[in-house]
Amino acid sequence: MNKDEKIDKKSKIEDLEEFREYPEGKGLTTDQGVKVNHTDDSLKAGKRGPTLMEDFHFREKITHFDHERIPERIVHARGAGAHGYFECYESMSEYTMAKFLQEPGKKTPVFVRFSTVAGFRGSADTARDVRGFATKFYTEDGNYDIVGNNIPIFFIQDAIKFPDLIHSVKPEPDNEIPQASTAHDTFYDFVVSAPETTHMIMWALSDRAIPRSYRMMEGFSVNTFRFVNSEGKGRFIKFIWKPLLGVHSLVWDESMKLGGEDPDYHRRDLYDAIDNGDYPEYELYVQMIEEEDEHNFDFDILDPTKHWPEELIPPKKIGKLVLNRKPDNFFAEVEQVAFCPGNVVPGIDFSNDPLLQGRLFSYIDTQLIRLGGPNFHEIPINRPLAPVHNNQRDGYHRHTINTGKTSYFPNTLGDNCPKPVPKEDGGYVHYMEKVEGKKIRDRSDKFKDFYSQARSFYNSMSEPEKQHIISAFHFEVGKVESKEVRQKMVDQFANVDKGLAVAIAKGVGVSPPSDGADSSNADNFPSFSMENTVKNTVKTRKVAILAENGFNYDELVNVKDALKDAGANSEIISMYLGMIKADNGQEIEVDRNYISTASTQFDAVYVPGGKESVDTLKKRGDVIHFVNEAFKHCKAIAAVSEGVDLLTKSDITGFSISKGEITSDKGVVTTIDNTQIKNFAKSFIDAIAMHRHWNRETK
Ligand code: HDD
Repeated sequence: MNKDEKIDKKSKIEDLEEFREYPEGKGLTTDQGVKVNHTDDSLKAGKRGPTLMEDFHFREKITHFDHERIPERIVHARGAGAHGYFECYESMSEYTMAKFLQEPGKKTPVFVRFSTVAGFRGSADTARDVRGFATKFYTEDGNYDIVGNNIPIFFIQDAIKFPDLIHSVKPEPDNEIPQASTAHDTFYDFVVSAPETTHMIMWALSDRAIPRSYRMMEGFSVNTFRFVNSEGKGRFIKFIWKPLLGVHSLVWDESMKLGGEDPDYHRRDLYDAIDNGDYPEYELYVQMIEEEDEHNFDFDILDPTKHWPEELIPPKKIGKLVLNRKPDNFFAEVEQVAFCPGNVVPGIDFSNDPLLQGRLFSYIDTQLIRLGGPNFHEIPINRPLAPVHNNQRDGYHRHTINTGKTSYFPNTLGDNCPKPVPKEDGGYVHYMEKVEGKKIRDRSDKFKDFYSQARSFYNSMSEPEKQHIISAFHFEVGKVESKEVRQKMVDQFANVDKGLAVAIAKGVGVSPPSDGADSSNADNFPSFSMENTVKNTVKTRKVAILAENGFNYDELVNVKDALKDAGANSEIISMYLGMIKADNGQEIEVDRNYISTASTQFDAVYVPGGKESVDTLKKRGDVIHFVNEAFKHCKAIAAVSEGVDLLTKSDITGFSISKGEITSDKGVVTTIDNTQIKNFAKSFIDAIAMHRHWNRETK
C-alpha cells in the first residue's frame, strides 16, 4: 500500500497510531535501538573515577534532555487541546464548495486547542484574558483551520500594530511583571494611545474574559472570510461556535483564587469532562453577507474591531463539533500543533480585512522558529489526511522520502508530475475579486468610528454585567501607576458612556469627565449579553456536599441521586478523607477534605441534615468560609432540616429561609420538611441551572 492510499483510508486518530509508542512490557533502549542494561550509574574509570566520554547512553540521554524545550508561542502560549469530529448538519453547497460542508451527517476529524493569550506556558488558566479557540479540520481537501477567539472582535484593525499591542500586554520588559495580566501601565498606555481598542476593551473587561469552562464559551472567527460556491459566487462570512451548555463565566474573585488553588482549572475541567464521557459540544454557525450588501451597514464589514450583531446578520446553524478524545502526549500534539488562518480549502477564501491579511503571513513565520524549520507540516498532529505532493524539498527534520529525479515544474523527465490540478478536480482557485487602488497607508473612513459599537455593547449588558465591567475597570486601571494614563482611560471611555466613565473615575482616583456619551441611545443587541444564554441544564456542573459523621443518609443520597440523574456531578467534602457514617449506620466515602479543595471548585453547595453532622460543621471555620464564599460567588446553595442551621450560622444574609415548606430565594434553597426531598432536589437543580444568582450582589 503506498502512502496516499494509506492516508486516504484512515481517520486522524488512526493516522497518529503509526507514531504512538507503548512502553508496556518493553526493554529500555537507546535512540539507536540498542538495548540498555544499566541506567543508574554513568560509565566511570573506577568506582570513584571520572565519567568516560565513551558512555554513549549517558551522552545521548543528557543531550536529549538539554534540548527538550522549544520556544513557547509568543501569544497563546498557555493552552489545552483535544481531538474530536465535526458533523455537518445540512448541505452548504449553495454557498461553498468546501467538501466537509456538503453532506448532512458527514464527519470530519478535528483537533482543537483552547488558550489564553497573554500568559506564559505555565501561567494560570483563569486569568482575565481573551481565550483562543483554534480548530483544525482534517478534510479530504486538505487541512482547514478556524483560528478564532471567544470574543467576536479584536483590539486593533491592522496587523502592523500587533507587535505593539502584544509588547504592551506582555510583562513589562524591565522587570517581567505582571504575569498573565493586562492590569499594568504599558497595556493601558497603549489602549489610550490607540482608541480603536475601545470596543474590545469593553468585551475584555466583561465576564466573557473569565469563562467558567472552555466548554462554556463561544468561539468566533473574528475576521471576515468568504464562502465561494461552485459557480464562483462569493459571500462574506464569519463563523461562530456556540457551546451546547451555554456561555457562562466565573466571578472575578473566584478566578483570582482559582489561579492559585488550581492553575490548571480549565485544562482539568476539559479533560475530566472527556474522561467522564461528557464530551464538550459546540454548534457551528455562519453569518453571511451578500457582496451587494457590503456597504449597507453602519460599520465596515472588513473592520475586525466591529461585531456583526446576530440581530442584523442572523447566524445559520451548519454543524456540530464534539471533542471526545484527550491527546496522548501533550507536547507531541498540543504543543506542536500549528494553526494558520491561511489554511483554507476550496470554497473558503479571504477578505481584505487588514488584520487577516497580516495574520496570513505571521502564523507560518512563527512556526518556522517555534517548530524549527519548514517541515513542521510533517509533524504527526499537523500532517493532513489528504495526500501531499509537491516540489518542496529538504530542510531540517525532513521526514518524507521523495522519490524520483525531478523536484521542479515543469519537467519532462518525470512526466511533469506532480501536476497542477484543474478546478473541476479540486484545484484551489483564488476568488477573482476585482481590486484597484493607489498604494496608501490608511484605512477606510468607517473604521474610524471607534465608539458606536462599544456603546451598543454597554447598552446591551444587564445591570449585573455592567457592574462587573465597572469593577473590572477598577481592578485593571487601579493597578496602573501613571495617574495620567488613568485619567486618559476615564476620558476615553466617556466616549462610550458618561456614567461608566464617572464610575471608573470614582474607583481609580482621577477626575470624572465633564461631558460624555449616553449609551442608552445606542442600539441594544440582546445577543451581546451572556444573561440571554442557555440556562436549562446542570449537565457536568459540580456540586459540593458538606457532611460529617451522623449525616442524614436519605437526605444526602436522594439529592445526590437526583443531581446525577440531571447530569451533574457531586463530591462529598468532609474533614478527613475515608469513610463517614450516617445516622442509620451506613457508610459513604468522602471525595475531598477541606484542605485540598475550596468552594471555588464547585458550582453549588448542598448541606444535608443530621444533627451530629451539622453540629460538627457549625464549629468549623473552614466550613463556614466555604458557605460564605459560595454565597459571595452567587452560587446555588441548598440545605435541608438541620443543614439549614449551618446557613443561619454563616454570614450569609438577604434571602428568605424555609419555615417548613421549600423556599427558593436568590439561589438559596431550603426546607425543614424532608418528606419533600424530591421536590426540594428539583428546586435546587433549577437554581443551579441559573448558573449564578447575581441579584445577591447588592448585599
Ligand atoms: Fe493570532 C496564535 C487567534 C490576531 C499572530 N492566534 C493564535 C492562536 C489563536 C489566535 C487562537 C493560538 C493558536 C494555537 O492554539 O496554537 N489571533 C487570533 C485571532 C486574532 C489574532 C482571533 C484576531 C482576529 N494573531 C493575530 C495577529 C497576528 C497574530 C494580528 C500577527 C500579525 N497568533 C499570531 C502568532 C501565533 C498566534 C504569533 C502565536 C503562535 C502561533 O501563532 O502559532 O502567529
